[in-house]
Amino acid sequence: MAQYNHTAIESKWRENWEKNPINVNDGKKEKYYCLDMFPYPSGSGLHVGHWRGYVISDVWSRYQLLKGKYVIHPMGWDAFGLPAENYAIKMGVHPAISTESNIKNIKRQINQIAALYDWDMEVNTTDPSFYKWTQWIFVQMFKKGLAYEKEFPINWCPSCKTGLANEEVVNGCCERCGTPVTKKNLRQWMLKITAYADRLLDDLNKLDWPEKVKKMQTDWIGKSYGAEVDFPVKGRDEKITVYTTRPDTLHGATFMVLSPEHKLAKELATDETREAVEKYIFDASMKSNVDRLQGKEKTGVFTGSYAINPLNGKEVPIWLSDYVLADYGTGAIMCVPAHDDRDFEFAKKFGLPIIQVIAQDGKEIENMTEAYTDAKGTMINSGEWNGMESSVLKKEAPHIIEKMGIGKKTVNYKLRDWVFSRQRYWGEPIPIVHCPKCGNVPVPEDQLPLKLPEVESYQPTGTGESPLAAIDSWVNTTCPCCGAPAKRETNTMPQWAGSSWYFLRYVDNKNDQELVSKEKADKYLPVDMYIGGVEHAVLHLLYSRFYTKFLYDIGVIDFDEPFKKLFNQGMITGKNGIKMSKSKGNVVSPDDLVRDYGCDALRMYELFVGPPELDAEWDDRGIEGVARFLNRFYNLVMDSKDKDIKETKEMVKLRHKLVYDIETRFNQFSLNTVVSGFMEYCNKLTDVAKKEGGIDKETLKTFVILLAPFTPHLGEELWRELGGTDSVFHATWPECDEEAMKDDEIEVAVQVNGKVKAVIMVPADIAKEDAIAAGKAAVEGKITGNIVKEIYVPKKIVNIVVK
Ligand code: ANZ
Ligand code: ZN
Repeated sequence: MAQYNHTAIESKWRENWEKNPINVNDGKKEKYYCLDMFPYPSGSGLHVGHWRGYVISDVWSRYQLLKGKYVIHPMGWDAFGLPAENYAIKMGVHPAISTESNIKNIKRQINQIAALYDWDMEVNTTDPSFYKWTQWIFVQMFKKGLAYEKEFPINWCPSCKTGLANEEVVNGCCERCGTPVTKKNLRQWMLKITAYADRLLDDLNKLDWPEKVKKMQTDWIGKSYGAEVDFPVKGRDEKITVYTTRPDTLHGATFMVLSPEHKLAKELATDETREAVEKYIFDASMKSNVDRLQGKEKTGVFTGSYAINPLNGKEVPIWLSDYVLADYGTGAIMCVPAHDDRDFEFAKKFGLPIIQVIAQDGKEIENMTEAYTDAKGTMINSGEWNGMESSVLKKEAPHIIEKMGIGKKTVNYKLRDWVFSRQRYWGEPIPIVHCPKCGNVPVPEDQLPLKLPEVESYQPTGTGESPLAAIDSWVNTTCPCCGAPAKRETNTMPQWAGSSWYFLRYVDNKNDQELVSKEKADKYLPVDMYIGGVEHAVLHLLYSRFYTKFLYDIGVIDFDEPFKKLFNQGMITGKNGIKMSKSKGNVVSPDDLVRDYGCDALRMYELFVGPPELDAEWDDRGIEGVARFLNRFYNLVMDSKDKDIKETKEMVKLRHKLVYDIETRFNQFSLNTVVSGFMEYCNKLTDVAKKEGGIDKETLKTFVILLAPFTPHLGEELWRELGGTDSVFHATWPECDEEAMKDDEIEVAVQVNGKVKAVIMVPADIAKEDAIAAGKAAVEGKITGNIVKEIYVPKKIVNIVVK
């Protein structure tokens, strides 16, 4: 028996591909851009979990290559950010140096995967020739009024000592370190992503993305339709405007709640309530967002003032509570406890009236124990609106309110502008100069990149100033506009700045005149398939859509969505589903597995562990099964290749079925069942080979082509053994002939009075009479009595009923 020596085979073909590249752009082929989410070059390197996404994208890329495309499959480094900076603080190594050595190491590890990466296209977000364009985009946004400065209370991580974007706050905690986030009043640079809210929402329809991710973005943008209604304050000139999505329930508004930050909160207090109100406002300001959001019990305080329900003139008490957010809608709400959970809970706690205005199953509920939040039905207790259907009224109420002059129709979004400045060192400097005369002036484009200066101390100051502020020689400059002494902006950009547009740069990474040339952008962009984890659904995947739309608007590119198709791979976990990490000590390194079983076996096993979109638990032992299969297949080919076996009908049928099954599963992205399919067919062919002395070349070659994207080295080796003179990746992807695949003989059971007496083989398309005749012949002699009925269930059963 031949011996499958993975080490020799793999190193041989790697060398060969190095000399004779297989993915060549001849300018005629159709392009296919298959992109990985580029990694952060951390110091700990790659484990088997990291391999999974890269293997998935490589298998997909090689499949496209075999379909005759020129595949753009680049790789690069998302290298600004806190870990490198924290390492610098701890070890005293400049982040640029540790980043460079990490990149070197990870690149070596990535090369173990044998992916098709085109390293000529490599990008690194911390390279000045790259971040020149990150800064250039910022300047263009500034010129269009989309980058602006604002002082307001932002999310602040006390541990990372920097401001955060809303998207970086998860359940009230810092996305990176898990510390509860507080508020800090700071001068910020903001990007007006809200100006793109509608397009970001509407264009989701164009995308072939997982529904789950589209829903997360939809919810994050959070567009809602409703009305703003003005409630006059009793005894004062002022009005309080509330935002409601349910103006149809206006008759049920029995009280009103303002956020403690509302501008009238203090003023509405009376002599009796002032002390309690001020204490409540102070306490709320000390609470972290987590406490406010997750606080189990509703808290609140009565202001002592009343507002007038503008529809029916009834007085409603005005309360303060921190369940009303300051920065959503108008920061004030009308409360309809009968139909809203939070309002119901609040009303119960503070003994406020509850008036049902929508009948449930045609009835008014006697003792409400919970809010009727489904809120569909006939209006009750609603004056002139009684008897209307709530679903109809919900749509009409905004117009009615507008006509009455008590409010207006509105649309609201949850999406907020993007807090874009960080008070840290290791990021792109924001290219703005503050001039006492001219105001904010962008650094002229011919002076970009504005390079990050060397500093002695990377330590975040915690004061809200970045470490750059301490370098006088850098801070002090002259105004590009009037030449007067001026100061540089010292904040840096967030981690997400470079990754919002890097995919555009790969195809023209050496261009120092343009971000990307029109010609190359038209030819190679956008991305056809994007592969990466789901954790960036409302961060990177939203930001890059925003950047792409902006660059489309200013004419840099001709498309307004970056990623046509998205695939989110599941995570590989350690035992019991625990995330692999150094600190948990459950990291499995690919090195030993590659040495013992080969790169091909590990690639295949990465896919075999489970459906690629789901998390999967790693078990080292599983790779042995895959290695055994590769061995078996290797032997099948090596035993048959010189025997000149003539194809039999059975071989031809198996060959077409194989093509059909593999291709179908491939297109459903069911890569684990593609692998099990290979195993099944290898077994079937091995059985046939035992009968026939071997397998014909055409069938073996077909199998090898299908297998090659998964196990490129073995694929190449066996292709050449079967007589291939050029690379297997230049072969033609096989096509399946559905006719040839059909079973021509089928099994039919013959029953007498419902009991199986025989099984016969008949042509698949046999006529009823012939099937019955064949069935009767098979059970001749087993029949006693008279035949009263003959039944043929096509392709399954002949039943003969006797008496
Ligand atoms: C009356 C009402 C009756 C409401 C009812 C809901 C149900 P979305 O869909 O998220 O936009 N709301 C408005 N501003 C708020 C704020 N700053 N903080 C907390 N809650 C606020 O939800 C809008 C609804 O959330 C609004 O409609 C308002 O309560 C509340 F049966 O008004 B509703
Ligand atoms: Zn100036």
